[in-house]
Amino acid sequence: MKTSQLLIPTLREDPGEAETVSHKLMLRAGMIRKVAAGIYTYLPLGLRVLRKVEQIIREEMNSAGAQEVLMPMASPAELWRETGRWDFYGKELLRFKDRHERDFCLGPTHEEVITDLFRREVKSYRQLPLNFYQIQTKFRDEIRPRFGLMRGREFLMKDAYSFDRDEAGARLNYQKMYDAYHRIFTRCGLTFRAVEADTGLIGGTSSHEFMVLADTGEETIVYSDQGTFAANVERAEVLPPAQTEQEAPKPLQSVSTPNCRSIEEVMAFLKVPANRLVKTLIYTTGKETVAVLVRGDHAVNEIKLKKVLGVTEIELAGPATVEKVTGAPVGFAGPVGLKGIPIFADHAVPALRNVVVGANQPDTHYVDANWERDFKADQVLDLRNAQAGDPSPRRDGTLKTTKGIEVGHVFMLGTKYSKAMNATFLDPQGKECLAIMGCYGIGVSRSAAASIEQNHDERGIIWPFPIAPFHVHLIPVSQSEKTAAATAAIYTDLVAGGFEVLWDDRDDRAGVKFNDADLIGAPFQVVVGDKGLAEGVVEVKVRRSGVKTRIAPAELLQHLRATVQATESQR
Ligand code: 9G3
Repeated sequence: MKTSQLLIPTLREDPGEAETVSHKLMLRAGMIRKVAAGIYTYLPLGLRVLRKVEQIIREEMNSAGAQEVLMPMASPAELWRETGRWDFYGKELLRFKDRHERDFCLGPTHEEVITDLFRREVKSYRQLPLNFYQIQTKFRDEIRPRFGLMRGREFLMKDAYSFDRDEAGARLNYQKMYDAYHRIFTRCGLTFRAVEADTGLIGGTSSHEFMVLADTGEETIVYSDQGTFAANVERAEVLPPAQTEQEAPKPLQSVSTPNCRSIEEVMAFLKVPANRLVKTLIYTTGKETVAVLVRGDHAVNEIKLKKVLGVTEIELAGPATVEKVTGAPVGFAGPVGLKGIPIFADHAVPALRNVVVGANQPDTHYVDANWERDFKADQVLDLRNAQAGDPSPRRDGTLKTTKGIEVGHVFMLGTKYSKAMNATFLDPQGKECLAIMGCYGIGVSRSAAASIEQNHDERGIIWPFPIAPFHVHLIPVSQSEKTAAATAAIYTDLVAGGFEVLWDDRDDRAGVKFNDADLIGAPFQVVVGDKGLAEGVVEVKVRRSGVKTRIAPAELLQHLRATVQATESQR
């Protein structure tokens, strides 16, 4: 393909709106353009990358025994009412009415639609197991769409749904998808890790996320330094402390702490480390107000808290509520004498001795407060985030943390949807049984963005070969007949040899072409010019290493093939 035949509007400057590397580079390389917040057009280069990722997914899904379907983007409200999700989801579900005033939404996911298909069309255990997948545009009306394709409102997802007659079958399907995801992300050239994940609001029994490891990732992963344990911090279990502190309890004292509201301010003023403090956080669920106690250097895990309280929404209480329940302004809440609301303590708290807590009076804290003697909780549970240095919950070493981008998620759903929608089949005895379901998602557009987060330098994108928009960027740098003829011959030769070649046929300076080639990130650049041709060579540059090799045009195809083989087999 010649660049003159493609719209590739590269940008020299960083676009101001972009916060992350992948967003910046996709805009700068002319791959995407914004249409509205979180909504993008894929230009030819961007679309080529998406199609490559899709193709890898299709091959692996098909070979894992899944069958491709395509469900509609518009979903009728009736199906969503059956599972209760029409009312459960708020504004994130984009709703509209048709001309007959009937309610619809733009599909944010397709559990309801596929379960409806199943219950209408599948009758017998003989038709099971089944696994359906589609690659389709989803819409989720995020409050804050950002990072380009990473958190768009409209995005491309591969979603799959399996139906089995029993748990063992469902587990097998889950494992097949898990294995297929490993192959897919490996083939895409991504460095990733599968981690245990929270099943979240969707319900179900077990789940794993596939995380692309990148410092810019929004997710925190904890993993054991010696064993195999790895989990999203949202989900990672924390063991209770091995032992209680041995210090003898000292008498409780009230101390003046003027304007010391934050943990840092109290630490500085009283000259104590964070782990000598107990934080008292006041949360509201809309219906109920509760106090949560965690050690000063620990963070409340709101997902664990939501589960304990059996709610889907929770937030820190505002100043008015805090004053009402504690009698003090924000920053001075504490468990001593706190009455009228349930108190939940993380299980690290009872093991502490002689701690600092808020005194429920303005500008006052208690020091040397002690569990049971001075304060208690209604429940003691695992309520905090795991953090680096904690023992692994599998007792296989110490936890470390890293950042990741979620590109895939596999769930065991059980019968949550089949029960709600009465999706049954007849077993060999003629009995009606609920189908056991699993669902499996891959963020297709997000995977492309995640690849850039992992594969770039200060000059631009460095595509892994299997998902590059083009394999070779062919760059003539002289305007002569001789160079034009040699370039055309190389183009024909490489294309015939199976390479996808982007031929920069613009009448531009070499420097401009080199900059664009580095920005666009094809794995190989081939530079053709009069000077080299006079010596019988062209120059091949490997984008990733920057290594340049002079090679005779007749040997170019073989050289590229060998280099691809060598680099691909390293992975
Ligand atoms: C909604 C809205 C947002 C949502 C959902 C529903 C996330 C929702 C979870 C999933 C789970 C799986 C199929 C492929 C694998 C993942 N955000 N989820 O269900 F109505 Cl507005 O989508 N779906």
